[in-house]
Amino acid sequence: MDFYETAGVVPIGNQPRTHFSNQITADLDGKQVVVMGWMHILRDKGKIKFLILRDEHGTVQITIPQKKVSEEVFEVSSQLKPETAISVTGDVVATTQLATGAEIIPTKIRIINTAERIPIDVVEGKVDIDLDTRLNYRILDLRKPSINAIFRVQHSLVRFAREYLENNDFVEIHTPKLVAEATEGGANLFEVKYFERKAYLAQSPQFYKQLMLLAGFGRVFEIAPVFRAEKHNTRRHVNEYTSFDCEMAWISGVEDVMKMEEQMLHHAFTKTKKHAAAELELLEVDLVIPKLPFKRVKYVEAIQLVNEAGKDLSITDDLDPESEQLLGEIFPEKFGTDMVFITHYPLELRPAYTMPSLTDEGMTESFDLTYKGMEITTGGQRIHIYDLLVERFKAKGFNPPDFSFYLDPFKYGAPPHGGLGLGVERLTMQLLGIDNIREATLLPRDRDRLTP
Ligand code: AMO
Repeated sequence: MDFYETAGVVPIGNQPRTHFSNQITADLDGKQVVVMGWMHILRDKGKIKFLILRDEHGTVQITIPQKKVSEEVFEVSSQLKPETAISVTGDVVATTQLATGAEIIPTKIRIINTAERIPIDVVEGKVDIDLDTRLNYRILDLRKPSINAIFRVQHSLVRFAREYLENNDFVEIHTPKLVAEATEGGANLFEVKYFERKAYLAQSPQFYKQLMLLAGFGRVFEIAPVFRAEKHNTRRHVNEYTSFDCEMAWISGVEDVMKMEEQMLHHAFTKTKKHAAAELELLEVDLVIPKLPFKRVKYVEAIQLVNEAGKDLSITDDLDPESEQLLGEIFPEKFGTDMVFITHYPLELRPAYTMPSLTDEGMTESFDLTYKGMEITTGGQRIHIYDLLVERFKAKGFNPPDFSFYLDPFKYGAPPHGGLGLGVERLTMQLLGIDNIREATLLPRDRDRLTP
């Protein structure tokens, strides 16, 4: 207690919070409420002050007329600096002056914790600060309602995608992130010292999610961090991202995986539009739910389309970001949608575990899902036949014995299976029309950034 007193603040005391800011409506007229949050804005008009309190659900106006409140309340309100943590007890008064229909006239204002002068603004519409500075102060930056809303939308997308999977017999798994071998090729692997040996940070749960199907789980998913040592800073890459991985057994082909993904996303979009309506409105995003089924286009055709638009790509060239962006313009014009599966990628462009196509020679039973001109998912059918898998590993230049922990279980009746990896930050950025992936990453890790 002494400590609190010397710091000039009081502990919360015995009056618990009764309402969030967005619950203060005209219906509560005359009721006593307790709200808690931060001092967002204080407009001092002399004999009357308007205090805007911000909490996790928005803001509420506390109106402080000198004539109607105690001397102590009026005095405390004068001391409030931006971002001071406060608790306000007061009476709700209905008013037509405010869009929310109600304000609070305080009977008590407690300073729960003081705030130093903040280095960046958290009030909407104030001067824009460059992203790097904002990320340096990310914890404060996230207090800004429109920044906070990005991650509430992200939460909603993940929540309802997970809901879909749980309703469809998928089991959530947790696989190691310290691994012995690369799953997606060696180019962007982080190496770590693992006692006397070398280990790597997982680029993907790829091998383990497949192995869990061989372990008898029919369908699995994992939502977890993965690591990519991307050497260059780009607007679409971070070095640690959240990978939303699914894998399903007993499929009849890659089409089963695409069907699952389109239904999962359709469910997540539809529910997010409803449950995150306030956040979407704040962010001025009109969430268009792509129609089912999503359009499918073969890789060969996608290459043709970008070439017709002036590029000069061959069939074994990867679609570079510029081509993806071009397709982002072409697809809506040609097919009336910005959510398109590109299928049947060439063998050269896909990892060793990808099932070669039986219908399209030299191609694979794989896909990418592109959304508004950016790849958000990679997926496909996997090889479940041991001899073919070993052959493909050799063809890619790997030494099969190094991968025996992965390859050997395929000798014992592996089921046909397939799955996908969806980048949570990419999905969020594309859905919200955000230009830089760092904005859709809670605490981004890039070439230059390891804190906060
Ligand atoms: P891939 O390597 O294509 O496939 O990654 C899958 C998805 O992850 C996202 N992504 C990234 N997001 C942010 N920063 C990065 N550096 C980054 N790299 C990739 C993208 C991409 O579509 N094992 C396969 C998936 C599978 O087949 O199941 C894989 O990891 O959204």
